[in-house]
Amino acid sequence: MKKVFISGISGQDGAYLSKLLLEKGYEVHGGVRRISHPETVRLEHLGVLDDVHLHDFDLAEMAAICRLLREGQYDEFYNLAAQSFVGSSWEQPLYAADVNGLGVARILDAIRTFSPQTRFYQASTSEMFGLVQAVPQTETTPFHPRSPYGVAKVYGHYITVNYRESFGLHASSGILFNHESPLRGTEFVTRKITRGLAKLARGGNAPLMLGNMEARRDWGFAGDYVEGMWRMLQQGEACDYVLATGVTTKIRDFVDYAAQALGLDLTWDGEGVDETATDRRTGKRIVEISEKFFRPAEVDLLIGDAAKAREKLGWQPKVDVRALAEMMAKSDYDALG
Ligand code: NDP
Ligand code: GDR
Repeated sequence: MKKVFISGISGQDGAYLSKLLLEKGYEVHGGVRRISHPETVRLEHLGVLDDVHLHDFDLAEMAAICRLLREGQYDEFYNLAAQSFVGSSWEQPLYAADVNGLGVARILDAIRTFSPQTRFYQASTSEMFGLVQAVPQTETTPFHPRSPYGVAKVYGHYITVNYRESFGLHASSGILFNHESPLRGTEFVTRKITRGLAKLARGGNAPLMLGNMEARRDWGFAGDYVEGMWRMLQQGEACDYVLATGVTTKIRDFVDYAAQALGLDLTWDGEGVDETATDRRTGKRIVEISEKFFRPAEVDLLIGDAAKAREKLGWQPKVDVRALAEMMAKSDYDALG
């Protein structure tokens, strides 16, 4: 039986990856932060909480990471832990650098020293591309990150490449475009939209407050993306891969898809901060814009080309953006019933 460690096991991807690896017969271990109220609701939601082994884990704590690797001798290590909300990274840039950047070096160095046979996956991101230079973005598109989050992730990416090249570690970096699910954190725009619209569809009156409606994202389903992570670590040679759907969608269109799934019929009016959406049938105000949700620097357009993953890993996404919006909207609607 293969033994795996997942950092960030309590997060969206950690929950889906745990389920996948348990189904594949792995012994699954994972790291959770020592906080007053453990956040294991996603693992519980997928029915896997009792089947995984949880360990205290923080990316800031080098000695504990060394002990974990020395004692665990894992076959595979997926580093999914991060300060993952881009918006917060301007408020906590040093924390983002420490956890999302140096944290990766801590794990890699512990693997190199205590468990060099462990295969390593780094959760890199399309946020590393940042300022649009070429589309669609591939493994060779230059990086120009636009947030402290993205800057730290570029370090995490290159230190992974460097430890592979320097010490021969089986270390792969997955450059994943946005992927969502009903288990997505509620501060991210897709889940904020589906939860907000579900409340309005259930009779609520508070309009959904959003920021930049012009940004475009390449959105896939998290369940599909964790399969790609696993496939990367099954290859004879470690490498870097983009995972994406190849379709990009404006925030406004995602709102429309989710609204349609909930029987809301939106009409849009105004521009920029004056833009609004109203339900044609009831006249109820559904969306308003607030400057509060705009970012100091924006990533305007993400669209990925996953040809390499398709060819070498046989990976492809199964859920398109409309089906994703519908899945999330219905889940939020049902949860309010
Ligand atoms: P989540 O925010 O759902 O999960 C992040 C996880 O990291 C949580 O388990 C969190 O623990 C943990 N964590 C945060 N800080 C620390 C720390 N200092 N030490 C240890 N653990 C910590 O993110 P996702 O599941 O969506 O994303 C997984 C990874 O993939 C992240 O690294 C993210 O940056 C990256 N990524 C995500 C994409 C996406 O679209 N979802 C796209 C590309 C990359 P806690 O529960 O205690 O907060
Ligand atoms: P992102 O996701 O920054 O792409 O990072 P998020 O859903 O936060 O933002 C996507 C886009 O929507 C715009 N936006 C809003 N965003 C939020 N959160 N709230 C709003 O009200 C709002 N209105 C408009 C944003 O400006 C942005 O353009 C996610 C995370 O999972 C990262 O960890 C991961 O690396 C990347 O995806 C790929």
